[in-house]
Amino acid sequence: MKRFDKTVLTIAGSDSCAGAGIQADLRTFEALGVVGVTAITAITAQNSERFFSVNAVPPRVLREQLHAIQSRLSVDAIKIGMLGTEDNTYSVVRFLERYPCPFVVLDPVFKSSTDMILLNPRGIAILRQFLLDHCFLVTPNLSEASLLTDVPVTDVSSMKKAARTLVKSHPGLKAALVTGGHLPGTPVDILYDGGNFFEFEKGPRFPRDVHGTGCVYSSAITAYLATGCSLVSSVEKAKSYITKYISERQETGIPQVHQV
Ligand code: PXL
Repeated sequence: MKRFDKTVLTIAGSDSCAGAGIQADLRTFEALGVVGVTAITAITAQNSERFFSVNAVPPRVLREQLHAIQSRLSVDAIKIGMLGTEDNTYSVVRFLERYPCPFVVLDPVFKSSTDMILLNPRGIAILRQFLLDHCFLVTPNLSEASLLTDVPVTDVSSMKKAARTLVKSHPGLKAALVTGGHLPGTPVDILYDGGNFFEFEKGPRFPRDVHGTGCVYSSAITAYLATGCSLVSSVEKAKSYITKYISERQETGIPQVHQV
C-alpha cells in the first residue's frame, strides 16, 4: 500500500521534455508512495531531437528553496542530480554540512546523452572534494565513474575498482553503485558497501534507450531507502522498477507513471 508518510527531497535540474531531471524524480516518488519536494538547480530546454540550452539558477535562488524546505519539513532522504554550476554544488555542500541527512543519494550528472555539459570540471572538482563525503550512496555510470576516479572504467573489474576507490577515498561515503548499462555483453551494475561487492544483472537489453532512466533509477533507490529498505534491497527493488519502466516505454518513449 502506498503510504506517503516519508518525504524525499530532490535537488536537480528541470528537463523541459520531462523524461529526466526533477520531473522524472517526482514521477518516481509519486509511483513509489513517498512525498516529493524539490530544489531546482538549473532549467534545461530540450526535446527528443535537440538540447537547446541550459541555464543554472543563481545560487541564492537554490539556497532559498533549500531553506524553505528545511525550515518547514523533515526530509527522510535526499536525491541529488544535475547541479549545473560549481556555486550551486558548493551551496548544496554547505546545506548538507548544516543539515546532515542519513540518506543522500548522488547521481553525478556531468553531460547529457547529446553531450551538453551539465557540470563543468570545476564543479566536478568541488563535487569530488566536498560533496561525496556528505553522501550515503553515489551512482555513477561508466564515464562518470572514470571522471570521479581518474581511471578508465570499461569492464566489471574496473567498475569494482572504481566503486572501491570511491568509498575508500571518501570517509563519509558509505557505498557506490557503478551502473553498467553501456557495457558490452550482459550489462551488470556493481554495488560496493565498504565491505562487500554485489552484482545486479540488468534485465533484458531493450532496443531503445529511454531518456532519463539514470534519474528514475537513483530516485527509486532513494525512495526505497526513505521507506526503510536496506541498501541492497533498495537497489534490487529499484532495478525491477526501472526494468519495467524501460520496457513500458519501448513503443512510445513517453514517460508515464506505472503501477507498482
Ligand atoms: O539524464 C541526465 C539529466 C539529468 N537532469 C537533467 C537533464 C539530464 C539529461 O539531459 O536534462 C535536467
